[in-house]
Amino acid sequence: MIHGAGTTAGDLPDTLRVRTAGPVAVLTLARAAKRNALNDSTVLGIERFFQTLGPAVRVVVIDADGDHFCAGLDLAEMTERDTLSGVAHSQMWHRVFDVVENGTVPVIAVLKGAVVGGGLELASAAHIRVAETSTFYALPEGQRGIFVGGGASVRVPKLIGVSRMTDMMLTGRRYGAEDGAAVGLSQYVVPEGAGLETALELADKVAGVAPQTTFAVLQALPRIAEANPRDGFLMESLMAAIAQGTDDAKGRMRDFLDGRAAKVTR
Ligand code: 1HE
Repeated sequence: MIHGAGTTAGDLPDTLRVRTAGPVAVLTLARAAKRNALNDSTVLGIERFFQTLGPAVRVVVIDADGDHFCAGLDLAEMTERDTLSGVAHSQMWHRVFDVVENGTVPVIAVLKGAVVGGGLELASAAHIRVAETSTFYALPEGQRGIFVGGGASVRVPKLIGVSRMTDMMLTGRRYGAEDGAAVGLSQYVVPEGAGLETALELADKVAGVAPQTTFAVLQALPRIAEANPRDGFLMESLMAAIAQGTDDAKGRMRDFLDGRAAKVTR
């Protein structure tokens, strides 16, 4: 059950579960018997969850039941689609994962076991990934005679580059937790079973970030990083001025100058 947010458990399919702890909502993929494979109702449930988050929620953590984060697209639902309905299905995933990535709150994914195919597409729409040591990443689409359709060709190269994704698709290469972190698939590697606790600790920190800074990081930073430098520098200046002009920022800077705010520590 979700508290302080708009979504109720009744709005969600039974393959998803939600609980809140203060400003943090935890969305759990709850289909362990099928390794959390994403059927359409689960994907649409993820969209509904994000679209109806209440204002009290400042951070979302996505975790999963069982030993695997997500086995990707539910292959049982991959019936013969004609070309246009195949495009529409892929675009539905794009729409949903866009809401995850470009919504109002930072998203932290807790990874373990299989993070494959559409599972990696969901994980790469999150802003921070915490991988338990059992995590492995793969794009088995290459071996199934299909292509990624849930945004991987846009998001995964941003994390690891086109050449590594090409290798994953063509050779079936898998990355483990440690080598995955080394190439950029996760920012953290933690011991088995420690993923959620770590994510909640990170979420506490994220929830304490000023709204104008969160907005800048989620909305401005990705655009600036993709802009030509000339436009990027201007966008950065505008965003910096907007953020520093807020009463919140002025208060935080005054707190530091008056010795009330934490110093940066080694
Ligand atoms: C599934 C799926 C699935 C498991 N769709 N049912 N994804 C893949 O190609 C990955 C396919 N899955 C696997 O390689 C393995 O299942 C795992 C490595 C993830 C886990 O292995 P394991 O030994 O723990 O489980 P299992 O015995 O293989 O699977 C348990 C059950 O989950 C079994 O069903 P059951 O009724 O026989 O018990 C499996 O059939 C079921 N299951 N994965 C449906 N993916 C928008 S485009 C995105 C394109 C893609 O994501 S393609 C990649 C699809």
